[in-house]
Amino acid sequence: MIFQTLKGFPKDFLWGASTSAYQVEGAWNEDGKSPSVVDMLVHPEEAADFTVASDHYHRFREDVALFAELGLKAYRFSVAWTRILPHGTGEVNQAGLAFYQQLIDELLHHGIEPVVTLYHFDLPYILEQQGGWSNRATIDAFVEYAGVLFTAFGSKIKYWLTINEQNTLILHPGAVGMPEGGELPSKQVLYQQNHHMMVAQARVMALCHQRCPAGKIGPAINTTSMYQETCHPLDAIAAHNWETLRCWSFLDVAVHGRYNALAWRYLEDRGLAPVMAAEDAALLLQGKPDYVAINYYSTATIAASRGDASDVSARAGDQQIMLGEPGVYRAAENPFVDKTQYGWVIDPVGLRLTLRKTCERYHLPILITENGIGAPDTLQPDGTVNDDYRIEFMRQHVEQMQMAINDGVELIGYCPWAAIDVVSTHQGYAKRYGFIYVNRGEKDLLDLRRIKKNSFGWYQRVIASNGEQR
Ligand code: BGP
Repeated sequence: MIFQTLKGFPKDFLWGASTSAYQVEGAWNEDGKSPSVVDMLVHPEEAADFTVASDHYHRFREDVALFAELGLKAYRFSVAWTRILPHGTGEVNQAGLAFYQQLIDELLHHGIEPVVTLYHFDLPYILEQQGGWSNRATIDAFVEYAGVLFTAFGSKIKYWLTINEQNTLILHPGAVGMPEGGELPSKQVLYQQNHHMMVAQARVMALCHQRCPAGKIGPAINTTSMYQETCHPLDAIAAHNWETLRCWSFLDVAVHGRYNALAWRYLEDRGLAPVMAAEDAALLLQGKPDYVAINYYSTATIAASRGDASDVSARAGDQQIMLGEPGVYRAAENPFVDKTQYGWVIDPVGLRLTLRKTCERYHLPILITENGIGAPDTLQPDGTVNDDYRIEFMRQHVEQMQMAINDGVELIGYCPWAAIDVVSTHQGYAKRYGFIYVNRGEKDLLDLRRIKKNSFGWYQRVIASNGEQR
């Protein structure tokens, strides 16, 4: 659609950036922290050491000072459950609370709005040993943990996020590490876990509204749009199948408090429907998000299923690479888009489309909590890091965000991945995303020095001009 006018970014737009606890903090066993699943699962050989990560735990003041220099209006980070409740439930670790208290105060001191994710992939290992999300008791544990954070930080935090990328946890369970022996849970087990997370999320959203009347809370799902390979009607059905199962089915429960009809039929038909306790339908309806957060990296292209094993792509899949599923969809190529070095489709216009669809479906404000390009950035002998490809990637996405705002979408902020280099979920430290380079290798920690990349100066200008200079 072509418009005669182009609206600017709202004046209180949250120009931000993101990280997660296990990918940035390090200090994996310090000050009373217990291991999380990430610390105990098996990782591919190339996955860098999560025990030190970017050493943010010890350098957070220096990092926040850099975020302030960047001009961030918001910083999205996650709290490590294992720092707060080392046993998963019960005794509260005051040193863990103190760390986040200091981080939050440091951010507020610099005028940066903290956006807090309660849980970003790092379930306490002690709960995993008791069945993890397969065990209904984990619902109560999550509510207890969230309650501790709401009480401790409720007066200071305006934006909360429940669970990061529940769809990645269910659809790519190996992304955060493999169990010893390499066997992942069955789909049936995973969808039962999914249901428990849905109930836990709904209860936590309701609790947040009770305890933190000024706070806002929402889910953060990895969302995208699926294109159909051709105008064949069956390609259209396949694209709709997968977009529903991969994205909307997760957000629909979070926002509407009930399962998506197509997704439920899929589960029922394949014997994957979760067991629901008598009270669950009512509990799901209790949770009402104030906004929807989306992590957007790329789009995918989909063709009709052939109905057999040939639907499943031989290429290794991760959270952005579609694999195919017999009877549901087949992954296809899009000749109109580029890809990153890691095979992720680059599609800024797809962001505009996904924002429109999310707005139309839920009628809620939207916060982008992740978007970015992973690349093996290199430190030059003259001490610079030239990541002009990142500038180009973000410039195009910011442009499409403005167009989405112009389309009528209520977009409240942009928190790209990542504020600073962090360890990738499963592809090591060489796959970097930050505006700030951290001087370490996969295993060699070097001096962990912070260096501003070219994109730092670019984003600084974007923020200072409220998106006009890009
Ligand atoms: C998202 C996760 C993040 C982050 C990002 C980039 O799915 O929420 O934690 O890691 O993807 O992914 P990767 O690190 O696999 O490149």
